[in-house]
Amino acid sequence: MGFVDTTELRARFAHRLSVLYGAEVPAYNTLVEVSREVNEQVLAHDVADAQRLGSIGRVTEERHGAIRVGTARELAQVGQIFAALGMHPVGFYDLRDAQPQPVPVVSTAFRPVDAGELARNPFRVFTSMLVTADRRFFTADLEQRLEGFLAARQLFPDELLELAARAEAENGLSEDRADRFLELAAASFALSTEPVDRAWYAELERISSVAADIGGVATVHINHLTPRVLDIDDLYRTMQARGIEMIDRIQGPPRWAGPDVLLRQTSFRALAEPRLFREADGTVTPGELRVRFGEVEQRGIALTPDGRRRYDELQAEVDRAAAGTDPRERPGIAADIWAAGFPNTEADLDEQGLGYFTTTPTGARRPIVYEDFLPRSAAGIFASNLSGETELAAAQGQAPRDADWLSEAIGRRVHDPHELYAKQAVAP
Ligand code: OOG
Ligand code: NI
Repeated sequence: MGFVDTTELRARFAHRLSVLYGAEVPAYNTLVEVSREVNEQVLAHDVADAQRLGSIGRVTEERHGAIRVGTARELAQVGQIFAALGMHPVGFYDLRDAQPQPVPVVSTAFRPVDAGELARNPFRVFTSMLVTADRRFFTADLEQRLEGFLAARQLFPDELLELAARAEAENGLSEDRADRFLELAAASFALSTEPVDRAWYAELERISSVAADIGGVATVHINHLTPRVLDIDDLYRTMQARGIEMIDRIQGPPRWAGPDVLLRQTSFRALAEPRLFREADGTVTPGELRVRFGEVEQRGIALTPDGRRRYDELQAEVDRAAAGTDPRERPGIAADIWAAGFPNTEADLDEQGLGYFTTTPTGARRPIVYEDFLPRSAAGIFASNLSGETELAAAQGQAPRDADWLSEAIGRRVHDPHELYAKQAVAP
């Protein structure tokens, strides 16, 4: 009987989710197809340069998913399932006072944390948790009803959680247990065919469509699955040419002449998916919901805290300069501001201590790829796919949350991304 180790479990899980999501959201398959074409072109142009931030094997398989849960208990269970796959919570994101739209969640990303595992398969899942205690969104009465609803549901069967605990303890599973584990895990993230209670969903949707997507239904589902592309501008044009409506811009650093840093992302709009609804009189009627979308990303070099500060300053400067101008001017404005304010070469980025680099055995400097997310881009991705506006009530009872709080909730330490990059930078 064969043994499936943690790394292989993760690769198989990512693959299964990809098959599942492609069956549920066929436009995702188009995105993957176009990503592959774009990557082949970039590769044909310059094989070595194209692979400076990851081998083409890694990049072709690379995906991130996004899920949203309701409670600390659910988040801890998610943590157990991902631990079985060698994925650990990294980073704390608070999207509750995000611009352009607040979202009533705090988030982390589950991902591998060491360089070898990232190279083998970097699968990661951006995981958000509802903050029902935040009075800016939920009244005490609604919090109570929401908590009641969430407490009554079970997202993951016990058998799955037991297999996950075994996989974590034994660094893998026997072939037949692995199959069962993967089947149960993937099924837990499929879109449910259970009717949605129309009135309850609508009540939550008036506050935030993310709140409704999480607390208005009895199951969790994958919200999007994102492939990695080597030229996101090319991909954006190609998708539009294929008639797929993209959001109005690429989030993150602009296209410019200097090094690629951090993360650039864009998405196509949430598609209407058929769902069943239970009406107040008990009848079930067909309807649709728009919550799931397609996203793609290009990854660049990880920035040190100083580099990150520079990034935030430049983005704020671009916002100021672009305010009131035609949106089509923004890319040009951004490229100029970056050319003046950011190191124009990798060597300068390294020398000025703004990016993470490591030294290869031959003494060359090699950039370290950014493995995480950007709160502002995440907020933009959420917002571009939200229906309705979320208005904050008076700023009282904000329910403070931070990485320590989240570690407690998950029952696992949330890693600091900078510590991980710094470690990678000194490792031989
Ligand atoms: C997560 C949005 C954030 C990203 O790539 O920044 C995200 C969500 O929509 O649940 O996935
Ligand atoms: Ni995403």
